[in-house]
Amino acid sequence: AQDCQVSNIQVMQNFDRSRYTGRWYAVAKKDPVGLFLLDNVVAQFSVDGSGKMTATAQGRVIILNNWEMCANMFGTFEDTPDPAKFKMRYWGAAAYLQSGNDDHWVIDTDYDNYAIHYSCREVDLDGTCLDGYSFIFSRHPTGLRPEDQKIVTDKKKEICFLGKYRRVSHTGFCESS
Ligand code: DAO
Repeated sequence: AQDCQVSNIQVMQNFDRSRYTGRWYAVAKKDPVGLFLLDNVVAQFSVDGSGKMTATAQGRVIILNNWEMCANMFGTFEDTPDPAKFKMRYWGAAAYLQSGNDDHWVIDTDYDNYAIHYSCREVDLDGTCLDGYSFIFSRHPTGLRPEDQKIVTDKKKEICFLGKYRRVSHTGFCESS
């Protein structure tokens, strides 16, 4: 059942933030308008002493039209009544990097292999998403396991982003800079 209404999108049931902690490799991404993180995207989630979720992320970006660099980003997450839906405030280690406040929803995860993230930045008048982005994360830098691919494809369809993803490559760019 997918009517593409943002308000009807199903998220992870009983999301457990502590099992979500640690390193996740972005293996695919649906870009928003004015994309920022290009590839080599790795996110590291943590839960602090008071139970709040935080994250750091790295990724290759191009700033000022032509300058390629590895961006170091930070995010803090505000809880909402749904345990899988957060508000994420994010900013960069350098002032010229992007910052903002986005929805951050966990659509599905098995915690050990794959995760599907979703963020709609702008909801259209008809209730569908006009501008959004999504990361497919894997615990494995090599990509998704074959047995997780169908689950991920089904979820891409449910969030109405099927066919809008590109592969995110990992070339080691952010390990050397
Ligand atoms: O890459 O086009 C884009 C949008 C992504 C913006 C968010 C980047 C910063 C995330 C930091 C915390 C990690 C999940």
